[in-house]
Amino acid sequence: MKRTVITYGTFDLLHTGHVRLLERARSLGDRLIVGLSTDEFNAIKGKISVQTYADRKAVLEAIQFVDLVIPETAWNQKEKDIIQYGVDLFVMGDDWKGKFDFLKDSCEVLYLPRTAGISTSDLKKRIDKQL
Ligand code: C2G
Repeated sequence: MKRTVITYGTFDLLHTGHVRLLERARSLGDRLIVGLSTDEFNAIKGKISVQTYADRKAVLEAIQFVDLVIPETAWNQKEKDIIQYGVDLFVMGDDWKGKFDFLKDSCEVLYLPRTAGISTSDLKKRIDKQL
């Protein structure tokens, strides 16, 4: 039976921190699903992306570690997704440590160390400086 891993995020201006998380998550199973925050859900999260959902999705789908991208539209869709896609493992960076432990009733939950020194907001600042 294929071991399915899922993770969620905005993945704006995809960078090495995102890619390393996706790579590690994929290495823990046979397929990786990414719940990609829609522009509307980003507004709920208080985030504004540089790239639209369609562009962020296209970039993620080009990543060899990503097998399927689904929309993330609400905080409370994870349990349904886990059942619908037969998810075995839920992975997030450890800035979320503990926040999704309630999912342990549905699947394994793992928080991976974030990659230091890189973030979308940091990239935005660097770009602004060069303008
Ligand atoms: N990440 C990382 N290292 C970084 C930056 C991000 O490991 N330097 C990880 C985050 O921990 C997260 C994933 O990359 O697991 C995606 O990061 P974001 O796009 O910032 O996702 P976020 O806004 O935290 O949304 O329901 C969950 C939310 O949708 C998560």
